[in-house]
Amino acid sequence: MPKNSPQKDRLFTQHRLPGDFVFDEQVTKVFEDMINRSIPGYSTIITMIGVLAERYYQDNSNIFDLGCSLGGASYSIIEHLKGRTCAIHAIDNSLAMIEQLEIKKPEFGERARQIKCHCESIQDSKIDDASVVILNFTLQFIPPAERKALIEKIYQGMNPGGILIVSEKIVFADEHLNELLIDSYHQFKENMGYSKLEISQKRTALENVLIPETLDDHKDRILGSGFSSFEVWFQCFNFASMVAIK
Ligand code: GEK
Repeated sequence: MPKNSPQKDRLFTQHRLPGDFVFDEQVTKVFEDMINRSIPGYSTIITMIGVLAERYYQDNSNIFDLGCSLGGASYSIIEHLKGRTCAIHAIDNSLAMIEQLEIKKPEFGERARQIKCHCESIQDSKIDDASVVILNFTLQFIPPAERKALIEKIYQGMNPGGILIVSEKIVFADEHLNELLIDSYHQFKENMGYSKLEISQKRTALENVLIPETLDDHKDRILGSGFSSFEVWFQCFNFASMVAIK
């Protein structure tokens, strides 16, 4: 197999010692397979990020893909902007992810030069003159107490009429429905070929790292940061994608 081909995610197949999940080189190698088999609707969300960006992008402004991993959202945006010039700032604090994204850029030809990669925490990034900002399954990894400051910073750096897209794993206030939707999600993962052991070990590894909130928590924070409108545009089980307009 060529060095850079995506590999199948077998990270949690064997019994392993407890330890928090990190976005290291091992995860980067299997990331595409992992995310497609782990997030219901991931490919729909990626496509729709491109469609929404096409509609809301303001010429000569900036686009930010925060927690970009291998740049799935950035490539979808480039594809949908169909040759309009733009600067997409793809930011991730995992060096392994950013290195792999740089390696893959030539596969996408000239247009990929519009993606500027930055290895840094999105909590330190400067956001300015932005008409499209993407947080696709990234906010959930920021400590909850620090999320408001990040959303406020994004709001400050956006142009009026710009769009923020936030996709997240979510929890539900109703205990019974929460259990139903999580069980349904685990069934989805089994259908995608993960064993019960893989599912439970991954869940344990993510416990202290990925902290989900309710849709109301997201709505309150986003509207409380100044955005003029908010809506959930996609949901499948305990995964949702939201849009907000400045
Ligand atoms: C996609 N958006 O394919 N600063 C920068 N990056 C961070 C931070 C931080 N503070 N914390 C976590 N990350 C992508 C998928 S994955 C989602 C996003 C998942 C990065 C982390 O290194 C990882 O690459 C990404 O956020 C989360 O559309 O794996 O569930």
